[in-house]
Amino acid sequence: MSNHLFGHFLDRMPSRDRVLLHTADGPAMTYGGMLDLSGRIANLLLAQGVEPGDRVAVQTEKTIEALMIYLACVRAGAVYLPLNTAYTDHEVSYFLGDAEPKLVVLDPVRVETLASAVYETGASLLTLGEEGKGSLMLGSKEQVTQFEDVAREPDDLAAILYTSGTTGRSKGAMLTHENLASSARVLVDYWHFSQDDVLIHALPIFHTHGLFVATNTVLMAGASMIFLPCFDADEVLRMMERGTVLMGVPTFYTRLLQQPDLTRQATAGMRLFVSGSAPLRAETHAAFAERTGHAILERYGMTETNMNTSNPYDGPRIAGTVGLPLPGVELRVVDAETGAGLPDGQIGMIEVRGPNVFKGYWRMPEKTASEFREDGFFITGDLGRLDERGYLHIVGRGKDLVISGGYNVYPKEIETELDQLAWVSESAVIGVRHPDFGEAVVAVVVPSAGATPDEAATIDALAERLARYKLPKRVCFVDELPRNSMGKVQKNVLRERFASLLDG
Ligand code: MCA
Ligand code: AMP
Repeated sequence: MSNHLFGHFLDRMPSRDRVLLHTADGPAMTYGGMLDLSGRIANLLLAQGVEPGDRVAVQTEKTIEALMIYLACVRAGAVYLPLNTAYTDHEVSYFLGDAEPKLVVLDPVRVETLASAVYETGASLLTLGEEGKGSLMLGSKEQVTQFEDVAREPDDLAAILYTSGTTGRSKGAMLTHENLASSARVLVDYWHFSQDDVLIHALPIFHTHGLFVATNTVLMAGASMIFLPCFDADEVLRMMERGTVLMGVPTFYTRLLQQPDLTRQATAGMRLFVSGSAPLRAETHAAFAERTGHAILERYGMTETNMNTSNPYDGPRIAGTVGLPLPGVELRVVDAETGAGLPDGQIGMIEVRGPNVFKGYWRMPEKTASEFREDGFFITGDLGRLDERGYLHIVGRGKDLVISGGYNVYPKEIETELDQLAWVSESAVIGVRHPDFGEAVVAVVVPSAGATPDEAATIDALAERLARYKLPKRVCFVDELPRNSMGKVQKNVLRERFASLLDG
């Protein structure tokens, strides 16, 4: 038996001397180098007592070494658990307590405040900082490069990615080797990836988009990538001279459009621009096509399901739609209450089934059961309709969720924190149109009796506990929240009232 996911990569791997990773300055790591370093780190994991199925939690900056930890985990049969670098100590402590990792890798700057939370879970701790500083790389230098990949079945776990929930408590989505392998296999084909491709990689590597959609597709194709630490429109535009594909969230494209140098000539060597994680406005699609001659290819996915649909590579890429179900993915639109199928054109709940769909939420069997239908379809929480060509239009969300610059923020989580503040009587958190992030978080707060409303103090208080991208861009104080006859807060009324608050 082989290691299911890594075996796929090995089967398609070009020669050892082919470059896998470039930085902005030039070639940085070959496929052989990747095998050697991920082999050393995999040996170190074993030396640290990591056994197949053990979780390895990682919160570090985006570096080549950090990416190698992911591959080392796959090879060692461990379950990789990446954490957004923006998460506060409070948030990280929850994930560690819930996932009970065997090993935690942290940026050295986080050790002072997080070490006790790590040791409380009984995990060991390694560090990885800038330029490979820290105990992870010191330890891996003492290991050999040879590593016999641990056998893993298609159904074994490869990763757990936390996603927040409408109840406010984050859930760990369990992704198997085959979930990741099947999705990458399909995307290589569907998006025509080859060994000649050079992906401009400017996404973070702690979420599905940057980690799996981008990296696994490159590895599955034997292609290469220019690995940038973060998105910088200037730098990404410069890299288009050397790249062939860009994957990004809509904010990447609105920011690129602000670059006067974004022209047909500047993008002439590029063959594909992919957008996902949040809705791409039809105006952005049109403006990009006008300036560059490229039709951005929009696709739709979720942490729980990897990629579900995509506009075609060869056929029409229709703005405002997320395209057709990917090969192997079954998709239907149903009545959200009854689960009964709806005719094309009608709006309903989007449900999916296929090898891409996750195994369930970590240690939450009831939650898992409630999000699947009896016939195995996963209830996405997204509302949509299929048109006469079979293209899916996402028209809204059945879940209370804000997507800001491609990051998901669940209002419930922010409201829970707000409601604990002494000067807050009650709160409602909504998403409001934002010129840069598409949508951004706004809090509407009823102050406690006698309290003096203070916007800055409210945001500062939340900042101690919540990642900065989740913080409300504005806090609006009101006398009361609008409610319907059942007493439920009417967020649609608030969304309308504050619709232009962030237009700038
Ligand atoms: C940064 N800030 C944000 C966001 N990003 N606020 C709201 N929403 C955001 N997305 C805040 C920072 O906290 C900071 O505030 C200020 O904005 C500037 O921060 P900076 O770091 O300079 O921002 P940036 O580097 O320009 O980042 C913007 C970004 C980034 C490039 C759009 O957010 C990004 O890389 N987003 C991609 C997210 C992603 O990968 N999503 C995929 C999820 P302050 O000054 O107060 O600190 S996977 C997924 O959704 C599914 C599976 C799918 O379909 O792909
Ligand atoms: P996440 O929990 O980060 O995996 O986010 C998944 C959610 O992002 C989906 O359920 C959708 O609501 C949203 N999403 C992803 N891609 C798109 C897209 N192309 N258009 C609209 N929404 C999207």
